[in-house]
Amino acid sequence: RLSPSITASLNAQMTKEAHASQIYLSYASWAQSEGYDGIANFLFRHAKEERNHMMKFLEYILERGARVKIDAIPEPGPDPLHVQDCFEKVFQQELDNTKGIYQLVKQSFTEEDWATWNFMQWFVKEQTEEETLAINLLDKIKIAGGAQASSDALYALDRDLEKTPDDA
Ligand code: OFO
Repeated sequence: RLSPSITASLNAQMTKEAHASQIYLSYASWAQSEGYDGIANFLFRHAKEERNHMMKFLEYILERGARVKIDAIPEPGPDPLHVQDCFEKVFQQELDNTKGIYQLVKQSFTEEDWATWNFMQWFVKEQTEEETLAINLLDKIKIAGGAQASSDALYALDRDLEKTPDDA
């Protein structure tokens, strides 16, 4: 059985993943409106991934016989100012989510809830991959000139993100 405190934290993290999905949706819509179709495509796909993460938490809570609590999702916040700002925000968002994941790992360890600890390991790996991806994209943008990146460089990045990376 999940303890009430672990249940509360899993529900909170489930809402965080839903929030992440909304953030990606809002940035994707921004990118599309700005004409960056490839970046938008990448962000729309990522929004789906975050929604899948939300569902993983939901299913795990139910599987363990605890109650799911569907909460309000905070607003995604303002649109990015430019492409570099967009990926800086993406990176911050991932760092913030990683904190929530680590908190749950720590809590499950302290409570000796090994099933939850084991469940969380998938997310630890996923967050590492997502942070690395965000850093790599930011590096590419910085090399291309950052906030002053040329339209050619942004066009190339946009084309790159049309198909990569594959869904996870
Ligand atoms: Fe849910 O993986 Fe990113 O935040």
